[in-house]
Amino acid sequence: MTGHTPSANEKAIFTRTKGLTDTAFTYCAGCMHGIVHRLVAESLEELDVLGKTIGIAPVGCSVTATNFFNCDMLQASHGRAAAAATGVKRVNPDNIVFSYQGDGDLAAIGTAESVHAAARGEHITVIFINNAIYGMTGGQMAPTTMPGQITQTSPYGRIIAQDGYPLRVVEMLATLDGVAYAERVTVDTPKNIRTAKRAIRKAFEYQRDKVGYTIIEVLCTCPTNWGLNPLESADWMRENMFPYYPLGVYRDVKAEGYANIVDAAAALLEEQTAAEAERQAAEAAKEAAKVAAKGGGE
Ligand SMILES: Cc1ncc(C[n+]2csc(CCOP(=O)(O)OP(=O)(O)O)c2C)c(N)n1
Ligand code: SF4
Ligand SMILES: [Mg+2]
Repeated sequence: MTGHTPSANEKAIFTRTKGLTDTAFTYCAGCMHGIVHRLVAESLEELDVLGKTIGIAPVGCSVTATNFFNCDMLQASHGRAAAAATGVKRVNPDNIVFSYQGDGDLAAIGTAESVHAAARGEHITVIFINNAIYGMTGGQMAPTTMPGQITQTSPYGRIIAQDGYPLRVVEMLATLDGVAYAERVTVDTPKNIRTAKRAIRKAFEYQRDKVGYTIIEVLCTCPTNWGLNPLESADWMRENMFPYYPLGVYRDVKAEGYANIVDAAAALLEEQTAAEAERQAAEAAKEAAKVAAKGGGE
């Protein structure tokens, strides 16, 4: 590893994580992919799982993630990362497997793979980079593009009546029984970066402990395709994306008191079965009362 080695009277207060290779990032200035890479890499290093981790890179700007993460990496075709991660995890159940996917990759061409991997409760961790645009291909509209947002394919702004509403991915996936942990974070300030780091690390801990499928959505900027400088981009994200995509935890089965998705799903079914029995009993009582009233009037 390159860099300055502290002498006896110097103290290192920050070192590059072993989870990243020495290769310099090729992302644009102000792009948040690099910050998220570091958080993923630091989490894997802290959990001491770098030697048994397999990352799945998507097609998108982070197609180059294979150069940066210091663990085994695999390249999946556009949208197929969750399916590739499923296969890798199923043959190596004790390894840590994550996919790292953009919004075009996960929420457009890869929607089916993503939804079904979550529904099956695959023991993988998905790092979902939502920058509201197709970055790599030059800034086309994505399913997560904001209403009114100008892109190369929505020059008059995203028109809801024509293009539909943006997808709220973690909210949608959090409704599925297979999901153990779903949180939306961002990395625009030191405080938010710390929250994002905690979330990413926790997702890997849940995977290690076989709790269930985990997904962390990270709201990110794409200054290049948004046509803004890095600071303006962060402001634009806070103003436009935060209200539509609220930060926070959408599902955490352990915080809800369950050991894993199996226990959580069983408890939900029990609750729903009891509620249905109550509904049927109330309906039967109503019917009986109706019959009795009819009988009384004759
Ligand atoms: C099957 C297939 N369809 C389309 C493409 C073109 N393509 C490459 S990257 C991309 C979108 C990337 O956007 P996103 O996933 O949001 O990642 P970002 O670059 O924004 O990080 C598309 C459509 C492709 N490579 N393969
Ligand atoms: S095009 Fe956008 S997402 Fe891609 S590296 Fe540049 S800023 Fe990042
Ligand atoms: Mg994108």
